[in-house]
Amino acid sequence: MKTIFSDRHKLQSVETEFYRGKWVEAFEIPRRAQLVLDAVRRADLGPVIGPESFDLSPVLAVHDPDFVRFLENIWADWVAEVGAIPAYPNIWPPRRTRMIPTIRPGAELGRYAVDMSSPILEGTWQAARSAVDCALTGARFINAGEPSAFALCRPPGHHSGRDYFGGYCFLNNAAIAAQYFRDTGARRVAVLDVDYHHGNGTQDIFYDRDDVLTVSIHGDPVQEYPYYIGFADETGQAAGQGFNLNLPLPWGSDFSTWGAALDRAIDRIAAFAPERLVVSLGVDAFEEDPISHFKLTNADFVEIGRRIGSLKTPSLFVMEGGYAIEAIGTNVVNVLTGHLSAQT
Ligand code: FKS
Ligand code: ZN
Repeated sequence: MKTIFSDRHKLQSVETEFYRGKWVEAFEIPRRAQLVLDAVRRADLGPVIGPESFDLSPVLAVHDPDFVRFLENIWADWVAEVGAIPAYPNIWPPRRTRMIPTIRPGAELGRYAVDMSSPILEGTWQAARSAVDCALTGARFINAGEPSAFALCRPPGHHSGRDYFGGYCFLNNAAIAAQYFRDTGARRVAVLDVDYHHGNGTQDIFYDRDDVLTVSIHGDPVQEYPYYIGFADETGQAAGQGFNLNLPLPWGSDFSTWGAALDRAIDRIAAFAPERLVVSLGVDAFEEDPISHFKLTNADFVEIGRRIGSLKTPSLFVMEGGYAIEAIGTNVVNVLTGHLSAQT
């Protein structure tokens, strides 16, 4: 299996994040990607390849043009007004606000950000673009006949919606790849999100569509980020009714529960019969993850890969979360080798 990786992920790098009223050591750090890369190399998973450069059209097929323009320009606007320090929102539009155009960088930040976990830095746009390029390059390999590929994306993407960013995410790498599959001939595409957190951005992007099935297994939003979305009764709307499946699970869930949810997810995906599968691969459901509350073991991740492989659908794995630094590489490689073992 090929891994697609870009060094430019390092351009998104912060030491601290704002958590429960305090600045604490950041969880989403460049070392995460490096450790996954090291583990991929050690496991001899296959070649590691740099991404091709894509133009903005696959991004604009998923995200609002105003939002994309904002991400591209906000750093320069912020520096001109505030200086070269990380750009954080500190105001948000209240409900029933007329979303008239904004000019000042602070107003723009609050307009598009959903939280404070994703500061805009000098290299944010480049880093986010490089992650998209990794996902799209992986999609190309799949289109060329590979049964699977691993886009080692960073920053992650699944919390980024049509016109919003947050949760460490800027552009929705998995959704952009799924749409790219549609635009290059796949009639039906499924996105399976196994990250501990609900893939709210991906759900948002495809919510009214029946050509992209979105399925997410995650911490119950009653207890867990992103709190306001990710409930089981969100099943899609208009043509998309029945094409979004949320499988929220309570804190403390282990593989007896999680694996049963995975089986439901896989049954739904099999019934949909997609021509391509995108897996939002976070490994923060791991028992030792510092910000999560599921109880999956190293070995469970092998089984996850194996069961996904039973679908026999060309599959693009897109890196999302996972914060147990010492285990992130093992857990990711376990999913991928589990998947490979089911390919034969
Ligand atoms: C912990 C508080 C929660 C936001 C959590 C974001 C989770 C991000 C993720 C992604 F895959 F996007 F990276 N803060 N400090 O794991 O879902
Ligand atoms: Zn997560």
